[in-house]
Amino acid sequence: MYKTAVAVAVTAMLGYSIISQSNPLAAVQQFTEAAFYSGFHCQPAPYTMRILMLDPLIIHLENFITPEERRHLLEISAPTLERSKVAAKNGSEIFSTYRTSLSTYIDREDAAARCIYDRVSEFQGYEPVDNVESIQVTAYAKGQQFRNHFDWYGSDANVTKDRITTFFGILEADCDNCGTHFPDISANWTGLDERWCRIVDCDAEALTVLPLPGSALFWRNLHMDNTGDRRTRHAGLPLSRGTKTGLNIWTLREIESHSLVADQQ
Ligand SMILES: O=C(O)CCC(=O)C(=O)O
Repeated sequence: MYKTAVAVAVTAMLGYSIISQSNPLAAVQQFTEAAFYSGFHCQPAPYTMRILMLDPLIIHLENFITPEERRHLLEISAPTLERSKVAAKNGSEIFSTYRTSLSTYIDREDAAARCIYDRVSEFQGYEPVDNVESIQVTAYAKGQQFRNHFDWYGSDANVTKDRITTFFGILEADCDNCGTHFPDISANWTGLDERWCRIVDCDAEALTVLPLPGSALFWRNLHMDNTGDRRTRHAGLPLSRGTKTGLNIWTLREIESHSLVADQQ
C-alpha cells in the first residue's frame, strides 16, 4: 500500500504520462474495461523525455511504447499489412513510389491502441482522443523507404483540419541506415553531450534520429499561426539491411481552433 502510494506520488511528480499512475480510480476502470475486451491491460510507460529542438519543437521519448504494446501491435498488424499509401492534397490516400513500405491501421477499439491514445492525449495536455487519428503500423524491409515528405496538408489543401503534431514510434528495429531523417534541420553535434549519439546519428549532416525500439519522436508540424512548418520535412531512410516497424500517431485538429493564446508584450 505504502509502496504504491509512493510510486504514485513519485511518478506524478516526474510527470510520467500514464493515467494508471496519477489516477488510481481511472486506472482500475481502464484495467477492467481493457481486460474485459481482450485480456490486455495498460501498463505504465515510465518514459524519458529529451528536447531535441525548441523550434520546431522536437522531443525524443524513450520507452514511450511498452514492450507488451509493441508485442501486441506487431502481432495483430502482421496479417493485414499492405502496400502503404500517401495522403494526397485533398486528404485522399493514393499509392506513390515515394513510399515503398507496408502499412495498416489499428482498430480504434484495440486495447493496446487505447492505452496509447490515452498517453498521447495526456502528453498533449489532454488533447481529445477523438482528434488522434487511428494509429498506423508501418513496416520496412531492406531497400524500402518513405522519401522526404510533410505530414501536414497545408493551407492550399482542400481541408479544414490539419495534422498539428506527429509521434513516430518504433515497435521493432534491427536494421542499418534506417533512421528518421530531417534534411532541412542541419546538425552539428560538436560540443554536445555524446550521450545523444545513442539516439541520433552524430555523423549525419542533417538531423537523423535512430530507431530505438520502444521510443517515439514527437514533433509539431505547424507554425503557431497553423501554417505548415517546412522544416519538418522528413524521410524514413531506405534500409541497407534488416527490418524496421514504426507507429504513426497523428493529431488532426480544426485549423482555426486554439485553446491557449499568450498575450503579445
Ligand atoms: O520511417 C520513418 O522513419 C518515418 C516514417 C514517416 O515519416 C511516416 O510514415 O510518415
